[in-house]
Amino acid sequence: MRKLIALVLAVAMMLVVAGCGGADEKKADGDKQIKMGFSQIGAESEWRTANTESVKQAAKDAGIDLQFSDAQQKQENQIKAIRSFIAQGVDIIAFVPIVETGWDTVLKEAKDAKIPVIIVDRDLKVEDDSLYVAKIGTNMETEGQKAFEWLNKYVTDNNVKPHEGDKLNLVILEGTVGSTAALGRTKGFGDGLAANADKYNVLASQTGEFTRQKGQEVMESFLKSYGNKIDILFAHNDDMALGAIQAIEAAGMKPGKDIIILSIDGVKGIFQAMIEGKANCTVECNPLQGPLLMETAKKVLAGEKVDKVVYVEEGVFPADVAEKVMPERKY
Ligand code: GYE
Repeated sequence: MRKLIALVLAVAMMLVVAGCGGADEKKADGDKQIKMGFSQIGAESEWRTANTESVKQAAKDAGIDLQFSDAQQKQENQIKAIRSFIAQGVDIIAFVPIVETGWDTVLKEAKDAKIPVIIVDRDLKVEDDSLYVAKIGTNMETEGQKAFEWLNKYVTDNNVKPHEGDKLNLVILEGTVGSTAALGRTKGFGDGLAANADKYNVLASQTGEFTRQKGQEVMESFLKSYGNKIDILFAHNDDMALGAIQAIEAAGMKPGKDIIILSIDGVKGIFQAMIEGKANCTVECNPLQGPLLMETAKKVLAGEKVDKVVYVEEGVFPADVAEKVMPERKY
């Protein structure tokens, strides 16, 4: 009897082992779940939260196992995360470069480990473009240009006059120093300013690190230095504009009226502010990049050719359309 039980057990074990082997073989055939390591920069803005949610949801929908890592605004944490993804042997790595430079070494390590890398949202500069397979994001320089075009048309159409002197005085809240989002928007908007130097004067331009808190603090200091002189605020993102709105109100001025406010992203918070008459325009920057990322990752791993750079489409929303558009906003 005991022998019989032992035999049954042995056969059962063999079946289990064979079963496992079978599953493994199937995995090796390409049916195994894709494992993606994703390094996000943090949670500095409403935009970033939407971007993170989009990536997580799209991974779920695509059946991809997402290893998500939050770098808390530090490039060194991103580099550590990428190294740990390499050590884990993930199938593919995706990340949002917080700044443009400083990635060559770690991306070379990924390449040596034969792990493809996809760049998301912000751009980077590396000596060798083969260090990544694709970039998915938005054109930040175009966003800056669109912001300037809207402003220039608005002040012309409404015959906006400076509070003081003969030029319109601007203050600028810049994004994270060294990030594509700040560099591109500075360039796009700055080209417009340079071509219209007879009309505009930049009083001050300083980073507000893409956060509401810092936007508010820096705007407070701008108001202390320049007070009523400020005609226009351009913020590299909506969150900093929202922080600045609080500072302007606290100083007893009317945001959106005493100071024209324009920013980039198109998050719900700024739509609400526009409906309340406290902001004047937002240029859209689309954070919903998850589905395209997952689709691209699958293609890359299946050996299909993908576009090296894909920019997602974006619009411009002045305050007068805010109420109508708000219900359709997805982030
Ligand atoms: O505009 C800002 C965020 O990189 C485009 O980063 C992104 C920017 C976005 O924190 O809100």
